[in-house]
Amino acid sequence: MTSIYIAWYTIDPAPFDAYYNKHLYLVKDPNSDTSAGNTSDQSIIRGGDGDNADFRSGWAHFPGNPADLIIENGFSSAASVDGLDNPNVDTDYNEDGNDDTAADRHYTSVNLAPALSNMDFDFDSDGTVTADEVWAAMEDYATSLSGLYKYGFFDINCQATAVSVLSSVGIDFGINTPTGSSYSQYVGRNVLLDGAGATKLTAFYDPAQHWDYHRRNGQDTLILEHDASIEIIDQLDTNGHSEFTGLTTVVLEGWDFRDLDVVAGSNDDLLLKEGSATFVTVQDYFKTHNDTTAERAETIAFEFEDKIFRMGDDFNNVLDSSTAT
Ligand SMILES: [Ca+2]
Ligand SMILES: [Ca+2]
Ligand SMILES: [Ca+2]
Ligand SMILES: [Ca+2]
Repeated sequence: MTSIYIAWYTIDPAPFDAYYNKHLYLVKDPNSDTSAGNTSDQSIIRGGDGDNADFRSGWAHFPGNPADLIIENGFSSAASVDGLDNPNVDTDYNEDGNDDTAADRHYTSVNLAPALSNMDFDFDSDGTVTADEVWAAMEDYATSLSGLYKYGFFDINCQATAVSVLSSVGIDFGINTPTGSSYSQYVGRNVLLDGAGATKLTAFYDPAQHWDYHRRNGQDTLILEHDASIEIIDQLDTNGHSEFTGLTTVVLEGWDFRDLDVVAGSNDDLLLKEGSATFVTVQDYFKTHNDTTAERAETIAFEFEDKIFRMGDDFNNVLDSSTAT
């Protein structure tokens, strides 16, 4: 029976301090046997710096001049940089003189319950969602991240990749933090990466959490749990204008339409506030919106239980009028 694990190892030498030293990735094992000699059946999802793929040999691209964020979307254990069976790498990442084991990599079983109950992932329409189907959805999401991002040490990194892939199947990294580490040790714990095309991610509530959401394109859904807060960040072109085209629908779980105000903030930001507290910031919203025709394609909608509140222009966008109120 298939299990999915979240795993980490120490980046060596650790850059700066211990809060940035964990490489995070995801593993599927089809028979849940992760003992030595039984790992070649595994596959791996991970993100990494394109010019420093194993994360263990310095930080040539920080600060500035970043390489691409390279995605492995379900590579085999023999092919992945993180595979325990890759003949082309020395897998002794913890440098104890022996090939690393699953335990050395802190494999921790992910609680798949939220995904197993979501029929969106019942790809074979047999009425049940299996762990393999959840993994397939995770691989699809990882694939949709390929080629979209430059690696960023503090935000668009391996951790953000794993956190985003989990979020894409409705799983909260905050309650699936792997053994031997704590949530606050992951600098990328609060970063969501939008994939190409239509995507659906959840920003989970945590009292210490403020999310950054990097959006790219598509008719996207961003579920914001009650009292979670988020900053929506567009890729900017060389003129400082948004490259985003599409519609982001922010689904405000548990908020009443009357609770929140849509206001213009400083720096051309669009804000969604409850009293003095800001829950959604759309960076540079007004600046980009008023620029070229193409940029008027940028839109955002706020969806409450009984109301959709939409900002932006119709240009080049498709909105299902049956859902507009
Ligand atoms: Ca196995
Ligand atoms: Ca070792
Ligand atoms: Ca199924
Ligand atoms: Ca998208």
